[in-house]
Amino acid sequence: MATTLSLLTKTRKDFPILGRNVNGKPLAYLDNAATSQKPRQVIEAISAYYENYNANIHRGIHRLSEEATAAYEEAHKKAAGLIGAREGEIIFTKNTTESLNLLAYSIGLTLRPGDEIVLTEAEHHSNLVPWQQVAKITQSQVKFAQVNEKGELDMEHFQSLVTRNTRIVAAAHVTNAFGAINPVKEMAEIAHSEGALMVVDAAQSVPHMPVSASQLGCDFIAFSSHKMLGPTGIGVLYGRKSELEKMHPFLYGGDMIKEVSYEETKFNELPWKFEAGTPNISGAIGFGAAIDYLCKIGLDSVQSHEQALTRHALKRLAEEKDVLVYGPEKRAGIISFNIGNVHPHDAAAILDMEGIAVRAGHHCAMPLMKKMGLQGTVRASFYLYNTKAEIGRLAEALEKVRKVFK
Ligand code: C6P
Repeated sequence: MATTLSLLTKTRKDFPILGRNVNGKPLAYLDNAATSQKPRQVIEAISAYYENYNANIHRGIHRLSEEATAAYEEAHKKAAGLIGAREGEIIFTKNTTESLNLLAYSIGLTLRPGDEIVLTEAEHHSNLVPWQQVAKITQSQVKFAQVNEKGELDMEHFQSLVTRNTRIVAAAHVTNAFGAINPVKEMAEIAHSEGALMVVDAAQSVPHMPVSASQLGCDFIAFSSHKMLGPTGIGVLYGRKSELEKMHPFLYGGDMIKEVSYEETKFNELPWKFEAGTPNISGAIGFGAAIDYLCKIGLDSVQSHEQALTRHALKRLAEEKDVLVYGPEKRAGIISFNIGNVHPHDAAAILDMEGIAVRAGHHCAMPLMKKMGLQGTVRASFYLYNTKAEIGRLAEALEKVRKVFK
């Protein structure tokens, strides 16, 4: 494990921002579940596009447009390679939220009264609100599979909710508030046995572990570039080709068409049918560079590095007085906790004074926090460039938090 740790912490030199100070202290960036930092390779790929071949795609018959088109399409291939998808199965969106909304608008609006959508109680608002609103419009019903006090899904309850009425099951692969890992492969099998579609919100898994669309066996996977070393404003919706072919576009306009008359429109082939208008070209190119970077390191190495850090952090936090850690034993690199009765925002503000960036609050999972009886938590989340020394600094700073509020 020491080898993995040293291999990955060596990557720190690629991240210019990690060299800065915050409040006079070296930055310890432990807010990776919110967004990750970007390596020089990604920043340079974006600059290279604007400096050398900035042009619109799929339109111009000129050299710059051809180069931009090739790079944009190559980014789709890289994203497909990352999760073992086929050509045409990768749609670029703005982010995970837009990917899930695309599904809600396209498939969700075909639901009828009596149809059911099954979610879990631990969903991020992005995988809850779109379905809740679609259910209101279509008079279908949303059901929530229970999680226990550690944030782990109750599979028996989940199974009891999935019936012949279920049309869609949607769940996070890794939950962002507590880091629980859902058995999405088994969930997909249960969904399919009742004829329902399986949607996986992989915003917190694809950046941190090997994910294979075929091994998960689900129909749709959503994730964001900005959480995996890439730029903001670009995300992915993977869809099983046979399902995407049946679906209606979500946005209409340029580039998503094959032929238009005043009366009729023939839609473009996959994936362009779902990518209306000028897309985020520089974002896609930067995202492609981020995927190259992650693949060179290997997502299995990223995962074992984060697991080592998480084990270390859990042990270290257990030694701290008054620190209550939430979430299951088996978890991703996300640790939610509170310090006595200190408000999470106050704790995060003191950590910031020490140069430590964490997230505090409800983590866009308000119903889950309410169910757990929490006003919020402090959340530390790790990535490939984090070190044990940063975890040591977090633990020491928590001691200060405790003393300030004693
Ligand atoms: N969670 C967090 O701090 P976007 O914002 O569209 O890229 O991702 C939305 C999203 C969807 N699902 C899960 C499981 C997520 O964690 C997130 C983003 C961030 O936890 C920002 S709220």
